[in-house]
Amino acid sequence: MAKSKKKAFITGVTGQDGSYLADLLIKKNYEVHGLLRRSSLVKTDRIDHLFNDKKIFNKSFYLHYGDMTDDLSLYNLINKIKPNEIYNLAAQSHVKVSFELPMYTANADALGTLRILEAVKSLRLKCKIYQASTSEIFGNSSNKKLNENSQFKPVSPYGIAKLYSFEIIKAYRNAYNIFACNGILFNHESPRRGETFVTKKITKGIVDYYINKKHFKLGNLDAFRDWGHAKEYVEAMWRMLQLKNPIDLVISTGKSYSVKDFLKETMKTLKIDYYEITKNNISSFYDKKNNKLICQTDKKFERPNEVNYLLGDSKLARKKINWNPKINFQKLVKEMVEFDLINAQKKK
Ligand code: NAP
Ligand code: G4F
Repeated sequence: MAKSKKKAFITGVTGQDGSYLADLLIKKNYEVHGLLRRSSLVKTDRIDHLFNDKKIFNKSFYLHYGDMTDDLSLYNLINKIKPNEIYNLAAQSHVKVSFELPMYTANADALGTLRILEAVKSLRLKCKIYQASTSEIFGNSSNKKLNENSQFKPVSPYGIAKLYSFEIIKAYRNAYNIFACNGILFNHESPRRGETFVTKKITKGIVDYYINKKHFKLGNLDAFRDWGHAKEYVEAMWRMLQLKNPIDLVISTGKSYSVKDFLKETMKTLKIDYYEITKNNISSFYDKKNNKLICQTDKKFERPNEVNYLLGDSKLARKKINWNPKINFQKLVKEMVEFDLINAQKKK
């Protein structure tokens, strides 16, 4: 008798990570169910290749309306799908926006996780749960490498909502013997990254300067992040759910660069020679060839509380799930720039 396919339920399937994870799981012969929230405009760009493939859509890939803030929709869907694995990736994921939408962020990012756990618990499902935790839960706890034992000191409504999720996952795992684990992922980017996150803002902005000679604005250039590639990070999520016992793991590259480093690397990739001037606390980057402004800082893009430095230590992930990222900072920037350049040239 043919073995039935494993079923996965992905919340946040239209996002950067959800879309790469859906690609990966379909390749691994899963039946993939994605949560789609209602919107007045269709926002399925990242999964359109699956949606438009007649061999895949409604055969191994399904979409269902629901929302992380709606208990019933989550309960009913989990009951209907009866997934073997749940990947809870849906979230209001923008740190600066979380200062403007703190209640909504708590509802979707903290209580949303509880809603999933409660559904699995009350349905008595034998199902594994992956929770998209984040390096934001460390906040400004240390300028050293952060691992699973580091202190949590989140400084944003987003980080605090995610810390609730981290703890509630652990509590349900211990209290009810549910296989639930936290992937504490450091920043990860890709051509599919949302346009309001800094890496995409930079690659798109520099490409726009390169083609149309338009300048753009950024906030704090001095923060450091440990940036990896989303495609490699979703592989780690899957590997975590293939373990016999649940465990929380830090997923990171072990290298940290500043926002300014990212900006400089992007200009280098496009061979733009620049010079920098700082006056009245505003940094401006000009093109050496024609003295045109490329990019300037603007306080408007700063946040009320900043996480200054993030650097992860993924030794435990290497040991437990044999996960080792291969795409370095320079390769990541190059891939994002090349993608944005092709898109911009198509629009010209
Ligand atoms: P993303 O691109 O912003 O995607 C977020 C997803 O969540 C989208 O599919 C979005 O739907 C969905 N969503 C938001 N609110 C929802 C709601 N109320 N109900 C249902 N769906 C909702 O984020 P990402 O970069 O892929 O990140 C995936 C997860 O990992 C998030 O939980 C994020 O917080 C976490 N994380 C990300 C990083 C990173 O560096 N990327 C690092 C650590 C942790 P729409 O498409 O409709 O907006
Ligand atoms: O790209 P960002 O908005 O990412 P941030 O805040 O680190 O959060 C991302 O990574 C977290 C993991 O650590 C995830 F949990 C979260 O969901 C998200 O994916 O900002 C990165 C840095 C910050 O220090 C910010 O202040 O870039 C700085 N920055 C400077 N100018 C800017 C800008 N950030 C944004 N979004 N826009 C700017 O113009």
